[in-house]
Parts: sequence; structure tokens; C-alpha cells
Amino acid sequence: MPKFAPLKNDLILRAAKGQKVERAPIWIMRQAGRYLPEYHEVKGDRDFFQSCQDAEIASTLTIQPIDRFDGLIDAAIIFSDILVIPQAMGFEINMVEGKGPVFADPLRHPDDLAKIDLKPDISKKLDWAYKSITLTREKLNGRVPLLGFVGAPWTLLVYMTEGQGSKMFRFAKQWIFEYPDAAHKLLQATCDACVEFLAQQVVAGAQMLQVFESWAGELGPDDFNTFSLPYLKQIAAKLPKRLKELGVTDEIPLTVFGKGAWYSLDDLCEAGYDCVSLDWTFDPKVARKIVGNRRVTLQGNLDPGVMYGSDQLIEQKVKEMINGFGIQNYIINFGHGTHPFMNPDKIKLFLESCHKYGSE
Ligand code: 1CP
Repeated sequence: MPKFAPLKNDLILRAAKGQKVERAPIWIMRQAGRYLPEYHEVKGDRDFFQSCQDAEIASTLTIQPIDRFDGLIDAAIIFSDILVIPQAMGFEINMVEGKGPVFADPLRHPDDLAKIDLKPDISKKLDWAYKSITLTREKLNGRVPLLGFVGAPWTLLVYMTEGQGSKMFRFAKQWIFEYPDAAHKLLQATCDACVEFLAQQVVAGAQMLQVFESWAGELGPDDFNTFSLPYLKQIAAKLPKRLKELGVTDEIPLTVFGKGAWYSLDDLCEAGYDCVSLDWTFDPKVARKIVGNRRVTLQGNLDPGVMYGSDQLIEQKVKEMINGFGIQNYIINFGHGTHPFMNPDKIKLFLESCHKYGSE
């Protein structure tokens, strides 16, 4: 187990565990990356996945927003991608400029499962990710906690079957509705890989974890309960056991983000997660009512598009959001990631407004 500097800012860990905070902590989904000029400078024309796999580069990219917004941001998230689990399972994926990830040979029929490795050795195949987490944690020197993450099984099934981002989800839907047994086989294998990858990220130094179910909203409530929720629950149930086996703390806060699945909040509060991340379609007060007195911290949920508004509008929206959620049991975030076109100065103003309205 590597030894790291003590944390100087543990706000997010306290908020996640329901402990009292003097200010609501903040981080932003996709806080590193394409909207930052310094990202382009460092990445240059290097391949995206090569950048993730190079610990020196990935750690530099992870820390860029922490440096730029020094003192305004309360967590770093490791520079990587949800698609590294499919890569470990044997998929070849190219990150195409201006288009996103493209799989060379997506799964189109249950027979295709024979072409991939359903039991990849996650501790060996993704060893670069652990090196990058450990180095980033060393470089952070206790400034803020470091978050690790995975894509949830259903979201990864979408990419593994569609082969890229999708509007219609034709192939993913074909898998769950025409080949449900094979779909469950793939979801279970992916789920096992997710648990192991999360656990190994903690061994390497991750201090909090998020599970991204980015395509949750493509499923109706019934199908969400069949193809997403059981695996999200398994992750939350199996992770602490695996962490114990590995001899590391099982007190690591765990967040789930089911984008677009507004109907699932009540169930997600019972799914074993410390935090539930919300997209911007939620009214904060309504979300609080659904949570009731359950010990769940909410995260979210500003529409990232608000960054295109005036300074005054940004401040007003932040104020309303924080008033709606309250300062305790709350982690401020966007309802989804930054866009590549965003002005970093607007993001800074957002963060400053969060400090202004998010303090006791
Ligand atoms: O600061 C950070 O958040 C950086 C780390 C990070 C994370 C947490 C990246 C870097 N990607 C992710 C997660 C991720 N990747 C998700 C879940 C969050 C979400 O819903 O946005 C998803 C769905 C992906 C898949 C993915 N990777 C896409 C979307 C494709 C689509 O249209 O469906 C894209 C464009 C990528 C590439 C990617 N990942 C990360 C960056 C900075 C980039 C852009 C690469 C580049 O061109 O420079």
C-alpha cells in the first residue's frame, strides 16, 4: 500500500458520509479536458488512450483544473475513460477527433461474445491505471481527494454493442430485447470487472468512487430495474467485501449517476450508495423530498449549458440550486459534463458563486 500525504481538504469525503461541513464541496464532471487550453498544450496530437495510459501525462491533465481553479475545487478525478473496461475485455477502440470513441468490432450477435474476454485479469490489464492513480495522488500531495470511476454495465453494453455513441440505440436494444440471456451474461461479466477495477483503484490510492450510468435514461423504469439496477446494486454490495479482502478501507464513499433516469431516485437511495448524482431535470426540492430522511448525499445538478449565460445568470442559477438542495448532505456539480466549447472563465465564476452561496 503506498503511503500518501495527509489530506488538507476532506470536505467532499465528509459531505459524502453525511458529516457536517462548513461549505458544500464542489467538483465538475469532465473538469479536465477539452475546454482547457492547457489540456490541448499537453495532449498535443497524442492519442487519447495513450494519454490516459501515460501516468505522467494523465496525472498532469488530472491536476490542471486543480491548479487553474486553485482553492475553488474540492476533488480531482483521474484522467481516464469508462471505455477502459471494454479495452481490457479485448475491444479495439479508436478515439476519433470530433466524433468520439469508435469500436473496431462491436458485438452484434450473442456468438460474438466468444471474441471477447469475459473474465479479464483487471489487476494486470489495467495496471497503467493504478500507476497513474498512485502518481497523481503523490503529486496532489493532499490538496484534494482523488476520485476513481467506472462506467456501469448497461452503459458499457451500449458502447460494446453500438460501437460508438448513439441516438437510436438499435443494437443495444436488440441485445436486451432479442437476446436477453446473452445481454445478462455480458452485463454480469462487465459488473464483475467493474467491482474489481473500482477495488484496485482504491488500492492504488483513489479516495472516492463514482459509477457512471450515463445511458440510464434510455431505459424505461421496468427495463432499468431489469438491466441496470441489479448490477448497480451488486457493485455497491460486492465492493466493500472485495476491499476488505484486499486489506484496504471499506469506508470509501461511492456515488452513482444514473443520467436521465428520474424515476429511479427512490430505488437508487436503497441501492447501497453514499451519494446519488442528479442531472438537471430534477428540481432540487423535489429530489430532497424523495430522499426524505434516508442517509444519502445528493450531487449535482446545474445544466452545464448555463455556462453559456451571462455572469449574472450563472450566479442566480447557482444561488437557486444551492437554496434548493441546502448546504449539508450535498456535493455541488453539473448535471453532466463540461462541453469542449466552454469558457474556463465562466467555469471559474461558477466555482466562485458556489463558494459564495454554498458556505454556512
Ligand atoms: O475530468 C474528467 O472528468 C476527465 C475524466 C473522464 C471521465 C470521468 C473522461 C475523459 N471521460 C470520462 C467518463 C466518460 N467517458 C463517460 C461518463 C460520463 C459522461 O456521461 O459524460 C462517457 C459516456 C464516456 C465516453 C466518451 N469518452 C465519450 C462520449 C461518446 C458518446 O458520444 O457517447 C467521449 C467523447 C469520450 C472521450 C473523452 N473522455 C475524456 C475526455 C477528455 C474525452 C475527449 C477526448 C478528446 O477528444 O480529447
